[in-house]
Amino acid sequence: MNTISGNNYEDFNSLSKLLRKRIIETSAKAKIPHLGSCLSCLEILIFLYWKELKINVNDPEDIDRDRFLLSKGHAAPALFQVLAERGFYKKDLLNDIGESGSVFHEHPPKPGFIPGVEAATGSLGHGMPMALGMAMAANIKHQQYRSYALISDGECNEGSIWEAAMLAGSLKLANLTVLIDFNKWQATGRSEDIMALEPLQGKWKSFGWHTQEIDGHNFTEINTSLNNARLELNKPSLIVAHTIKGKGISFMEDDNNWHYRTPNEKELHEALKEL
Ligand SMILES: Cc1ncc(C[n+]2csc(CCOP(=O)(O)OP(=O)(O)O)c2C)c(N)n1
Repeated sequence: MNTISGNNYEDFNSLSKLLRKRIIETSAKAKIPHLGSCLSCLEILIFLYWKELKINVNDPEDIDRDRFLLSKGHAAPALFQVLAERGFYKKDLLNDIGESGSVFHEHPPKPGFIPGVEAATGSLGHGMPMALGMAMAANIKHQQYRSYALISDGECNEGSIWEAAMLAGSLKLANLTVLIDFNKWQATGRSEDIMALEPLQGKWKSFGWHTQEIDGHNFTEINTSLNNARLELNKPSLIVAHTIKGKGISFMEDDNNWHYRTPNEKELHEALKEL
């Protein structure tokens, strides 16, 4: 699976199923929440790690690597599975996830302990400003790497996101790409009811960003939008990725109970049958 060549979307689709299965099994076993949040951003993580990011699994701290910040750090269980399958560490290290003594917690992902993790994220509103700092550092040090952040719609309620957005636009940081996992839910309700975000693209555009809107589960659209972002030489790029919380399992899709719930034995069986 590590050797998907070209844009073979059939392989990507079977990889999504495999990783969905592992994420759900782990959530059931270790009682790890945020399942819906993990399933909504899985295609984005897969495309980033298999196609977009310039990374070296044998040298995760290569100074020229692209930086990726999972700003919605509560989806760390999805990132852990992606990093393992991509070859950053052995999959069996994830067997004790969530147990006392394991470096793999529900979140935050621990930098320094988990190869491939740039920062401890999970306090919403902080990962994207860190990605901004890394993009600025690349410019100051004349390095060629790009910086990426994946944020959530609820996270756009945090003031620090907008400070960072304003600064990136003002600095014309073309080496920064931010993707929003726009699944329309946050912890306790619909994002639009809790604090209205629309017009979401318009807000970022007015801060000087190049903006695009895609289906965040469609690999072709993810690919095109990331290519477009790389071709934009004068502005930071925002990709609003429309997604479904709990994507891939019929009884979890768009049901926000799966923000905190974990599957019982029967639900685990049903979910795995669907995959
Ligand atoms: C600063 C901060 N406040 C509160 C939380 C608790 N919390 C965890 S997930 C979440 C919201 C989840 O909604 P969203 O950010 O839209 O992500 P989704 O799970 O829908 O992908 C909250 C409030 C947090 N992690 N950080």
